[in-house]
Amino acid sequence: MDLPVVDLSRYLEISARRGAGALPPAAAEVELRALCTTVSGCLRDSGALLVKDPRCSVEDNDRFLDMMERYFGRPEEFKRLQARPALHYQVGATPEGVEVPRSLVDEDMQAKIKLMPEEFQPAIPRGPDPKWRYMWRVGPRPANTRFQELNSEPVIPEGFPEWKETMDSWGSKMIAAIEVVAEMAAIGFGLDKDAFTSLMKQGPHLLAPTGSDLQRHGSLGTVFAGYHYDLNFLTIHGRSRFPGLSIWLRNGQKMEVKVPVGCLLIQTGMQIEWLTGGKCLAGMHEVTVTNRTLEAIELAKQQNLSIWRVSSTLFAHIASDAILKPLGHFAETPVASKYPPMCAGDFVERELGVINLKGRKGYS
Ligand SMILES: O=C(O)CCC(=O)C(=O)O
Ligand SMILES: [Fe+2]
Repeated sequence: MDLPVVDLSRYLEISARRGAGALPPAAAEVELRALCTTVSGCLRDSGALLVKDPRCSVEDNDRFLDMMERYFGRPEEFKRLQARPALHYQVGATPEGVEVPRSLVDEDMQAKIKLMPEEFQPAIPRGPDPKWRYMWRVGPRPANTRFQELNSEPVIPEGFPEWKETMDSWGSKMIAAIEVVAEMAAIGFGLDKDAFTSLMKQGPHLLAPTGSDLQRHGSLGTVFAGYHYDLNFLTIHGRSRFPGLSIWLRNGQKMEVKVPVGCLLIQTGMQIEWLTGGKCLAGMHEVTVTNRTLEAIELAKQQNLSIWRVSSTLFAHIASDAILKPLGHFAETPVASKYPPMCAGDFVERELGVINLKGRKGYS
């Protein structure tokens, strides 16, 4: 089974015509509803969705990946200059061996893993993830908030004059894609169109690409990101040049994700689970070296290309001061009481406490 690809162009076109006051013909309206139902249904059943957004081109993705490959390929001493451990790595570089996957520390999760059929069990991480990461905030921040971030200036590595523009432009394009998906999902779930997007305004969105050195950690089965869920609202990734991401569907099946060229991958995080009263669960996933990763490594070596695996992960968040609670009819789900109202910022801090990274805002 492959995930369906939803082309966002039609939704954008129909919305633009509506915005211009030209009401679409009934057929277009029916088509739009069907697309929205595909989006919400896929997020509910798979915790993931592939989309094509005409505003996010292959060239944009490549420009970003090229720059990040060049960055992660620099020596460790250089990259450590961009690490801010005193700021809990909330901006700049996070060296490999720092991030801890939830499955390593969460005993409930470990117990659940043991109950899974063997063929679908995730790889058991033995320690922290061997991947680097870079944290870059995207979009406007609130002037007044109960969750003032530490006084953290963005970090720009020396020798990368194109850094800010590349990060901001790719980051804001991916947020624009997420906003459309969030609107479509809201419509598909029978909520107001802006039920999610109104809560995302001024959220602490983070462009947080990972970098994994396949030269040193390229053997079959190596775990780059141990089994976990993301604590944010929705996560979006551009296509990585090296596969390796597996997701767990709602029915418990494990599936290796194939992202076609030009597509973006969306995953559900814990905040959408909260807002939908558990209708849409946070998608579990892991990143490991698989046979397909090995094939891509071989090909890259033959062509003398970088063998750093870069992900263009962006964590889209609900605004820290907004309240997380099951929205509209989701307040009536049988398990809605598992999701009591709480500030998104408090929720993020609580989650970070569990995984020992309190103070760090973007960890997933
Ligand atoms: O490296 C990736 O492809 C994604 C890693 C991941 O799941 C995360 O950063 O939360
Ligand atoms: Fe993740």
